[in-house]
Order: sequence, then C-alpha cells, then structure tokens
Amino acid sequence: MTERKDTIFAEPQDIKKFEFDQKVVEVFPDMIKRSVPGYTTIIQGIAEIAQRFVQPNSTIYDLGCSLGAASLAIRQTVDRSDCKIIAIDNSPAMIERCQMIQSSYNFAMPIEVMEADINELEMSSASMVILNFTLQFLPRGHRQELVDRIYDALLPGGCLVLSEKITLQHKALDEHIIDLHHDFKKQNGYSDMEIAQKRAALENVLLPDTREKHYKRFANAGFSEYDSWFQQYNFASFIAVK
Ligand code: GEK
Repeated sequence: MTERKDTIFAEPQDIKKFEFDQKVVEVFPDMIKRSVPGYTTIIQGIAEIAQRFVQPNSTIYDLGCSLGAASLAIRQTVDRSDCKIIAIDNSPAMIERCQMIQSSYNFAMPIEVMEADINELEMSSASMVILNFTLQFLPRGHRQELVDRIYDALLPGGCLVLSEKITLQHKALDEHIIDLHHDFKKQNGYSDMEIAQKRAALENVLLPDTREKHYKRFANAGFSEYDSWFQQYNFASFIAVK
C-alpha cells in the first residue's frame, strides 16, 4: 500500500488541539516516520527485544498501538502460537484501520485489537508491555499508576519498553536538541509553518518528561533494572525489566 503524504498542517489554519482522528489515520505511517527520529529503528528493536523477552504462554500488550506497527513487527519475528498480543488504542479510527491491517497477515502469533482506554485496562501474565510514544499523551497524574499496573502484570523477567519524546534537564542544551529535531523534520520535507502549527496543536496534548522522571517512575513501580537502549535527539526508548 502506498503511504499518503502528511499535509495536515501545510496550509495556514486555526489551530485546534491535536487528535488521532480519521485525517491523522490516513497519513499516520508517513507522519510518524517523518516526525519521530529513529521510529523505524525502534520498531525493529522492539521485535528484537521481543525475541529475547517473550516467554511461553504469555501475553504481550501494545498500549496505544495506533496502526499496530510494533505488534506487526513482533508477529513477523517471534514465531509462537502459544503467546498472544493484545493491541489497544482509544481512537476508534486507529483501531478500525489497525484491525484491517493486522487481519491481512497470517502469522503464528494471534492478536486481539481492542478499542479501550489504557488507563482502565486489566492486564496479566505479560512477558512484554510496549508503550511506544503513548505515555506522553496521558495526563501526568495518571502515568505512575499505569507504570505500577504494568509492573504488577509482568511475569518475573518480563519487560516494559517505553519510548518517549523527552525533555533534557539542562535548558540551553534542551533548546539545541529541539532545534536539531526541527532540522530533522525540515530535512524530511516539512516546512517551518507545518512544524510551527503542529507544535501549537500538540501544546498541552503531548507532555514530555525528563529521563530522570521516567527512571523515578520505574523505580517507584518496583523495577530494579532499567536503562535506555535508543536515543536520537530528544526521542528515547527505555527498557525496564522485572
Ligand atoms: C506505534 N505505538 O506506531 N488509551 C489508549 N490509547 C491512547 C490513549 C489512551 N488513554 N491516549 C493516547 N492513545 C504507536 C504510536 S501514537 C504516537 C503511538 C504519536 C493513543 C492514540 O490514540 C495514538 O494512536 C497513540 O496513543 C499515540 O508504535 O502519534 O506520536
């Protein structure tokens, strides 16, 4: 399938709060690859991490799955029918498209695609939980509770992979790194206006935390081993093992 180009913010417009609606679904694969440094590498890495961490007869949760890129990469890589993936998103438009994509592949590992709020999801027997650029969209006050519930749902030796846009602790350096991200978007064909309008739409919707804050949450939840396994500019992916 050819990917439709993201032109959502190409024309001047009244900026509304960013939503994962049908318009976004139509261009999502192009949007995320041109906006998130390392996205394709992270998806591949998640599949490789899954090869090491998925345990027999366990469940893998893909929380805020969008079109299910991480789930698909795992199903392609981990050839097991005794495990299953549960992929969840609260955007009806995303879930409808995700279901269509996932059902067009026939891999050994089954997948359940569900429209649900990850704040209300019951999880258990998990060998791997993925939050690939999702936690940053939750109100800050809900984040610790979710990480706590993930820890409780994980089997011993299971892991959480958390990818996030992050804020750097040192303000001047943070500004340089944000500029480098904007340069990355420009190199990928976004105009200054598109970058500025998208940034305004995401204001108060995508709320990044520092690496230190994420580490504190892991420790509070009970994880004793955690680190980053990927970073480009202000986009990082962490792994925490129970
Ligand atoms: C990927 N992981 O391609 N419950 C369920 N879903 C939610 C919630 C919530 N409370 N809040 C936000 N979402 C994907 C990319 S995108 C990241 C994840 C981005 C969903 C939201 O609907 C959207 O689909 C996803 O989280 C974030 O590997 O677009 O920057």
